[in-house]
Amino acid sequence: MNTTLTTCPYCGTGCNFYLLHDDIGQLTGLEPAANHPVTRGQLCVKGWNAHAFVGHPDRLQTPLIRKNGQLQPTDWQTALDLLHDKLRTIATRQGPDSLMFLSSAKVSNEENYLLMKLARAGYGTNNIDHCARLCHSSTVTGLVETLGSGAMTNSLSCFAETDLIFVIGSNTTEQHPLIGSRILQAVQQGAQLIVADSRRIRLSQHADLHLRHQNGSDIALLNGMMRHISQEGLEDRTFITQRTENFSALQQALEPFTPEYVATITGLSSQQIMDAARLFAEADRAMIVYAMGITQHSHGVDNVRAVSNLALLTGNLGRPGTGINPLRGQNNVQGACDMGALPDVYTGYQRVADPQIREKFSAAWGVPLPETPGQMSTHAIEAAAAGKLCGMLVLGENPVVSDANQTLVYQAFEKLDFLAVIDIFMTETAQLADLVLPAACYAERDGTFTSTERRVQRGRKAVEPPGQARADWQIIAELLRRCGLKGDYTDPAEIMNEIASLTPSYGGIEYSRLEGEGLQWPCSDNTDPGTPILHTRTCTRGKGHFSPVTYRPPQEMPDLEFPLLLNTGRTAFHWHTGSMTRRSHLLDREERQAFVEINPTDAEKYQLAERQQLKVTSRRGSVSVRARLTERVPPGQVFIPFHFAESAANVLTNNALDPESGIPEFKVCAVRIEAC
Ligand SMILES: Nc1nc2c(c(=O)[nH]1)N[C@H]1C(S)=C(S)[C@@H](COP(=O)(O)OP(=O)(O)OC[C@H]3O[C@@H](n4cnc5c(=O)[nH]c(N)nc54)[C@H](O)[C@@H]3O)O[C@H]1N2
Ligand SMILES: Nc1nc2c(c(=O)[nH]1)N[C@H]1C(S)=C(S)[C@@H](COP(=O)(O)OP(=O)(O)OC[C@H]3O[C@@H](n4cnc5c(=O)[nH]c(N)nc54)[C@H](O)[C@@H]3O)O[C@H]1N2
Ligand code: SF4
Ligand SMILES: [Mo]
Repeated sequence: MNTTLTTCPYCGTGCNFYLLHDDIGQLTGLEPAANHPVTRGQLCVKGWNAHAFVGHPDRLQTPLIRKNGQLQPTDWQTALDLLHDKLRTIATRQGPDSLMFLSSAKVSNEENYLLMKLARAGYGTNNIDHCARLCHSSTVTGLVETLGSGAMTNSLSCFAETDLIFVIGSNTTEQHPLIGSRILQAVQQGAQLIVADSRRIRLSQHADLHLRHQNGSDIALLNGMMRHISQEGLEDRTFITQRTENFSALQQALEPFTPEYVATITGLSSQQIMDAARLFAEADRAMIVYAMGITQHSHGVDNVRAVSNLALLTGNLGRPGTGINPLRGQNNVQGACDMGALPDVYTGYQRVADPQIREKFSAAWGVPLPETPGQMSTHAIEAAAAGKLCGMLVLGENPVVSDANQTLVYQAFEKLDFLAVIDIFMTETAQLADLVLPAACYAERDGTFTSTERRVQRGRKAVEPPGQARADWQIIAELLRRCGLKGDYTDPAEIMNEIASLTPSYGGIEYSRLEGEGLQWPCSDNTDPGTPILHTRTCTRGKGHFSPVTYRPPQEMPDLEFPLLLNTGRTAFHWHTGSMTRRSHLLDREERQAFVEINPTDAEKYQLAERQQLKVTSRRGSVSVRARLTERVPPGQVFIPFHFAESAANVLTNNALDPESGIPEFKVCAVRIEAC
């Protein structure tokens, strides 16, 4: 049996395991890495099953071109020539900005870098984005403003050194299971735990305080906590004076948020708000952990600002066991952002709008570069639906199932003149494409991935891709070559050297240094050991900036016609649009079809029974799902995971966007339920 050490392709925790493979090139299983600092000999259920989809018979094996309405096999040369020709023709005739490129948090840093180079240098547009738009775009915007960096400030090892963990809008044990275990271990060793989530998640059972506040009311809750902390004199005066700015503006903005007023918005008691404030402020070292419950709102950026204000007010930054810790979701979503698969920045968040930066990239790549920042993916969908976009290349994403308001997304894709998809399976999005290219998956190619704690790690090739499938970097390199740019990279290590030469925070990242535990950026040169904790002496931007915010409700709240609040998210067993986990038989066995969590009191009110097939309707559409009666959700709220394409939660969700980050309001819309 052969073994190959690699990084888990699922979540941003960044576990490592050994893929086991036989002499005829088939994966037979895997084993967790015992000495790895994150894995420590353990994996979650998805990790243990990460080999299962790799050899699935549904894997795409040949390029496909649409002829007479049908996708038909073709050869690589024809497919790549056609793809280049279509993109080039659209760029010439309709202008480069009538193209959109979607990159992927499932592909490597090197691949994200090459795709953003292709969009910018090859076809002349900054229209490149990826699923971070649907995920932590609010974090990137919010924390860059307050701290100067949008990444998780601390490291996973900090959970062993903290006094209190405040988990707000993260279902950590199911969505980042090995981080969830660390939180439970910390609690066992005496750390206190506050959970703010309307659902009764596993962590809430271990919490000292579980705040089941109204979805979308986090700003009121956080402002109320901060006001009470100030009233009680529990803020960190020294930290505020030495390390922050704009404190008086914060104080003014907090004034209206009395415990009584906050109670009316959140549905909590005034006492709970004061208890949470005191508990949090009295801890010497407190970590804030958050995820989609904070970011996926039409006020997502303001939510992030409020979280940041709380950490700054109490001096919980720049020390072990503290910090603002947005848990990044996909295995390489941190890396896809770091690599500039975003419309306004090149690698390492270097701004497209800055002429000096633009000149640096232009000189390195040997072509002039577009000046205006590009379009966000959510705006691109709106533009396409309005007939204002002509061509799109989607690499490793499935927006038909993952974007808000599916009807709009279908309209958008139908109106495009040309759609190409590069994936490992025939997804719902690929089914609409004019051209589909088969990619190698994580186990079939080399590359690096950057985890939530900014740890850059190796992914290693264990087996050959199926049929004619090729590594994404090889596919993109072919297009770069056709654009007259450098396309003859021998391997991903060479691409990483190019990235390091252009990116200060990755300056010291090179393959020979990644063999052991990887490196945490910023890592400026090849003597730099990397950075486990950010903002230790000063913040990346200098002073920590208080950005006061005020409460505004979600865009669509329940009313007489649609009386229930719909919350959407995930389960432990499935991954997003299900392309991989629904093809992993042990995971599929656990959760085979869509369900809606309903509180038993609501079930009684609407006369619904356990396992009954129900029709759930919002202003945008209807889906059929099975009832699951549970106290997990409070009365008045229902929860549907978005994994199941045949009853897609995103038929229902509202594409109301945060005006700054462009993230949709996935966590709140109004629905009604009836028996089918
Ligand atoms: N098994 C599995 N793991 C995953 C994924 C997966 O698909 N499956 N996806 C990965 C990705 S990309 C991501 S981004 C992460 C997401 O990880 P999480 O954000 O932890 O997951 P979600 O289920 O989207 O939502 C988390 C919680 O937010 C709560 N919530 C909803 N609205 C609000 C609100 O207004 N305020 C507060 N405070 N809480 C609210 C929900 O009740 C839910 O319990 O998971 C990653 N890990
Ligand atoms: N209602 C609702 N909707 C949501 C959310 C929510 O909480 N609620 N969360 C949002 C969030 S946080 C996220 S991150 C998005 C995720 O949205 P997506 O990124 O669209 O979802 P995935 O299913 O992860 O899509 C990844 C795709 O990459 C393919 N793939 C895997 N490996 C490779 C590879 O090596 N190469 C190539 N080329 N392709 C590969 C997979 O087959 C799959 O089709 O969904 C968002 N949508
Ligand atoms: S916690 Fe995340 S990275 Fe670790 S094994 Fe599970 S899915 Fe993979
Ligand atoms: Mo995500």
